[in-house]
Amino acid sequence: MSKKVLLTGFEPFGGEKINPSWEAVKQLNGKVFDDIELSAERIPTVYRESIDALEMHIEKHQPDIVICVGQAGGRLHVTPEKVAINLDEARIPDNAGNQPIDEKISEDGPAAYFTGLPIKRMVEGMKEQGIPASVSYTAGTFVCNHVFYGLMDYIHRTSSNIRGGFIHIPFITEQVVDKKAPSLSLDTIVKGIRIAAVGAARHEADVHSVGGATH
Ligand code: PCA
Repeated sequence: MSKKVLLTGFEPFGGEKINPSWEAVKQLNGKVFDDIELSAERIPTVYRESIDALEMHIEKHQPDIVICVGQAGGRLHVTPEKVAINLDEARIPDNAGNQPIDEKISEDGPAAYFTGLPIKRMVEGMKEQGIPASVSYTAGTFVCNHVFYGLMDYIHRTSSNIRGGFIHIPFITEQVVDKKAPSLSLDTIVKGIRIAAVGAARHEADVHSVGGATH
């Protein structure tokens, strides 16, 4: 049976001219790999509005899988996230000037949701193809965690069969010419997201392999 994967990327934020998450997922828009169809949408880097936009795109595309992608400048790897937490806490304002302090995303929602995607398998798939990848156990408290929590809460509230998750990516090389920060090429990131998305569509169950982080 064919499967539809909806990918989302964000608007640039924090003074950057581009957001590599959108630059990467837009290259995968409309691509088909065997029976897996990928589409991509851009969402605002704004608390609340981002979740409203995501829900609208889910209703339009009716996907089997949703993978939101965001920039995590400073990271070394392509990092599928394990957990979304019920907390908005912004070190910098979002693109509409919102800067929440210690606010819940959902008043009556659980403290956290785990991803519905086989993230260890996605990481192994990427590493086999030469992409630096690892599982992350924190998506932060800015708009990316907010959207990831909103996605998992939507799936939960609507008792949907959609499987959802989030991938953070590093800066791309062009963004770091004037910074001392790690980066990957856009091509490497596109390939990593493609491998992760196709792997998530093909496999529901995760692999049972050693993981975790000591800090
Ligand atoms: N990264 C931010 C929000 C948008 C993005 O691409 C984050 O990690 O929260």
